[in-house]
Amino acid sequence: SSSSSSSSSSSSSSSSSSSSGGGASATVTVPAWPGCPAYVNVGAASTVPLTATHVVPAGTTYDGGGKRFQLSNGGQAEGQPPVFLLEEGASLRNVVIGNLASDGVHCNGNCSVYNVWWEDIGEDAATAKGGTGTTMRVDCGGAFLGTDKTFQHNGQGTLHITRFLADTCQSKGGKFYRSCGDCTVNKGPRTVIIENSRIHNHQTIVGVNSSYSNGSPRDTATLRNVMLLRWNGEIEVCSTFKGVEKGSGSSSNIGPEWSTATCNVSPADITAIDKTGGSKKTGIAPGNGVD
Ligand code: ADA
Ligand code: CA
Ligand code: CA
Repeated sequence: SSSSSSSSSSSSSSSSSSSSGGGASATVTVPAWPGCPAYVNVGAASTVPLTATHVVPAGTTYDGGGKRFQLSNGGQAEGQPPVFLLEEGASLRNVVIGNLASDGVHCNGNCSVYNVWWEDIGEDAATAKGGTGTTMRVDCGGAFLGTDKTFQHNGQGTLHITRFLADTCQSKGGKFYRSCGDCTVNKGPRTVIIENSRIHNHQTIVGVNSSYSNGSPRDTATLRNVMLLRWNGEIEVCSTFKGVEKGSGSSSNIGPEWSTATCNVSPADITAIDKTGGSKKTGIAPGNGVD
């Protein structure tokens, strides 16, 4: 998302370099989740400059062999092409996406994303676009240097994230997950499940629509064993919104919820570590986690 590469001051570092092969900017600040493959910062010889979106056809698996893939841009402009487009039933494995990350990974139905590392998120890292009843699975890997959102959910169905790492490496990051606030024909139900993951320096972990202006079914977020590093003590774990149709204004924020029909998460599901020891700790019970 950004051209600069700042490294986190507080996490252990499995790899961090300001510049490497293919012009990519690799800043991976936390080691892979236990049991997951490690991130490897490959050099120019293993960097693949794509000239168009790499489409993974329906029902097939593409294994990138740990290479770094570059497409274009990587800034905050909407409407960029994805680096990888997964058709119905496709799987993407063992891929590094460099700083020319455009709109990341798009999933058009059921799909699987395993051991994919975003070194520097583009507009966003991945978008779930499948319809009702589909599941996009993301297991292992990580995403770094996001400016706004990491995962974007524009279809319906489920986005299930396990053993994932994320760090914006900024004091005030954006949202780790957002159910679309204002898509064309914006409707639920959307389900997000995040388990066994470490999400650092995000202001909001999940933003979900607890209602839609068109009356469609609300979203559900479930979080279990999620570890946070939070800036200045302030964070919203599950933040609720009203979803609207494209062109009908912006999605209004309703506020954080715990243990509701929309937000299936309690403070016991979250381990929060304060980075700066700030005084505001809205939403997370004092003493929960390492303060
Ligand atoms: C923004 C925009 C949405 C959608 C989304 C995306 O949130 O408001 O309509 O385009 O980006 O898919 O990146
Ligand atoms: Ca966007
Ligand atoms: Ca996007």
